[in-house]
This record gives sequence, structure tokens and C-alpha cells, in this order.
Amino acid sequence: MEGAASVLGLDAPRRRRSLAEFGAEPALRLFEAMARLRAFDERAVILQRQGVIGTYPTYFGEEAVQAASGLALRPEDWLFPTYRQTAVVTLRGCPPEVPLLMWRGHPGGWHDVARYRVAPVCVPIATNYPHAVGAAWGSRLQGDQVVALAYGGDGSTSAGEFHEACNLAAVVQAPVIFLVTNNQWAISTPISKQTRVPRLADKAAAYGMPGVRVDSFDVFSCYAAVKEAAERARRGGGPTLIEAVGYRLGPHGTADEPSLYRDLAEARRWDVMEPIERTQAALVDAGLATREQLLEVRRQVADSLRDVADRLVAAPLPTVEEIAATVHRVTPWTLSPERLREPTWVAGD
Ligand SMILES: Cc1ncc(C[n+]2csc(CCOP(=O)(O)OP(=O)(O)O)c2C)c(N)n1
Ligand SMILES: [Mg+2]
Repeated sequence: MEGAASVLGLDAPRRRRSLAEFGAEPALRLFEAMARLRAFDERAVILQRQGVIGTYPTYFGEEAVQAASGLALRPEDWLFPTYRQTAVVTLRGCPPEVPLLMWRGHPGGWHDVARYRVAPVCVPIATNYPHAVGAAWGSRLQGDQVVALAYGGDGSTSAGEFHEACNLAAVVQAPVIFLVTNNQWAISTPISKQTRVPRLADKAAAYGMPGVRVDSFDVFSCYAAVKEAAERARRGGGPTLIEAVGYRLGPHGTADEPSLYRDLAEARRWDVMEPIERTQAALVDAGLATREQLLEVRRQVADSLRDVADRLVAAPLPTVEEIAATVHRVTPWTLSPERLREPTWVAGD
């Protein structure tokens, strides 16, 4: 976390001053967004355990960076999520059922891309970066003020698309933000086996764009970094690489068992950085809210997800034909219904 901007990491008097300057109303909005994301994530893990949805990549501990990026941008700005940010679309008003239905493999899981200005989720690592650059470059050519933000992880910075996207974005001065959450793990690969560069933000220099480091557990510094990058982009200042430094507190996903490849004691040392309790304590300490008020916010958002489970169970699982038809406009012969029914197709995958 060394060298990463942090408001929550300041000493108490400076933190209180900084939060007072930030203001109670925007601070509470960020807190509520984090609580909303947490409630979704917790519910999704339960639904996976119940067999209602398929494998699910929890983002426990990454609520701050996600909430901050969602709220720091304007509604007309584009977001390009990965599998780790499937709930950010709910911060733009999409009902939580929609991303949960996606994890159920149901056609109702396709959110309205144009309405929410959130691109479809990209599971292939780093492939969303060039999409975001294209959207941002298009915005610049059309002379509008729209910014695009692409999410990614530490592992994604080793992929070719990351370099290509960063390079092109800087060359054409596309109004794009590369928001890389460095949680120090790419499934079982630690950051030390990913790169020799101690700070991912330093990679920005090679492309000719600013690179900044923020504490990914700190919603206020993430918010400030995204806002500053967006303002620069709107002024014609081109792209920014933001490295949000943290640690993956949970497993990679519901199918993962981290004790097989990492020291649990090391992981547990990071638990104190968990963003919601920490933000709650800081807001109470700064006199911006009472503990009861914040607990009530958390209760309400969790309650709002209660009936969602029943509605999901009622949504039938898709047939193989529906899956193929949803993914491909023209079903390739390799995915013909006959072929999908062949047991060898599954076994040989
Ligand atoms: C092109 C590609 N290769 C491999 C995978 C399998 N895969 C899924 S998640 C992941 C790790 C990504 O790590 P990171 O970029 O740090 O993001 P995080 O999962 O930590 O958010 C890999 C290798 C994939 N989805 N796409
Ligand atoms: Mg990672």
C-alpha cells in the first residue's frame, strides 16, 4: 500500500478534516453504494450455495473501488466491467435480478447496455480494455464529453490487449480510464510472478499517460482519483491508468480454495482493511453519521434483496438451444443443438 493515496489511512485529525471537507451527503451516498454492492455479493454467494446460480466470482473487499468508480462518473459515461464487477450496473439503476439472472445463465440476465451505458461483462481477461478505448475514441471524434472506464485486475496487465489499449489510448488521447484493481492475485498467481515492476501505475509512463496509485479499500481516495482522471479526459487530457492497490480478501470465486496456494495467515492480516466497517467507523468518528444510521442503511439494502431469490428460482434454467441463441446471433455449426447434446462434446471440452 506504500505510496498509494488514502484518506482513511490519514491520522485521525487530518482524516476528520478531509471527510468534513468531502461532506456528509456525498459520503453517505458512497457508503450506501458500497452497502448495496456488499448485499448483492453476499446474496449471490448464498444463491450459488443453493444451486440457484452458477459459479460466482465474489468481490468481497472490493466494494470501495467499485462504488467510487460508479459514482465518480456521470450517467452518460461508459463502464466496461469484467466478471468481478457484475453489480456495478445496479449503481446505474438496473434491478439486481438482472446480473443475478446472468449468473443463472438465463436470457433475462442481459442488461440494457445502451440505457445504463454499461457494456456486457467481459470474462476473457483484458478484452474489455480495447472496447473502452474504442468507445472513448469515438466520443472524442464526435466531440462529446463522454468518458469510458475499463476495469481490470493485476493479472490483466500482463495480457497483450492491455498494452495495445493503453498505447492506442495515449496516441489518440482517448478519454478513457484504466482502473486496475491490484488485489495481488490472479487466481493462484501472485503479483510477484506477474511482473517485475513494483508498482503497476509505473507502467503508464511507457505509454505516455499519467499513472496514479490509490488504496483500493478507501472509497474516498478512489473517488477522487477517478473524478480527477475523468475531468482530465473531458478537458482533452487523454487517458489515465489508476492502480487501486489492495488484496483479494476472499477466494477468486465460489469454485476456488485459496488455502491450496496461499498462506492463510498472510491473507487474514489484510482483513482489517475491509472497507465497509472501516468507512463506517471513519464516518462516525468524523461526526458525519451515527453508527445506527449506517447500520440501518446496510439493513435496508440487504432487505431489498430478500425476495429476489424467490423470483430467481422461478426463472427456468435455459436450454442449451437458448444458451447458444443468446450468445450467438447465428449459431455456429460447432454449437448446433445436435452437437451440444452429444455427450462427447462436454467430455472433450
Ligand atoms: C484470456 C483469458 N485467459 C485466462 C482466463 C482465466 N482467468 C479467469 S480470471 C483469471 C485471473 C485474472 O486475474 P486478475 O486480472 O488479477 O483479476 P482478478 O480476478 O484478481 O479480479 C484468469 C487467468 C480468462 N478468463 N481469460
Ligand atoms: Mg487480481
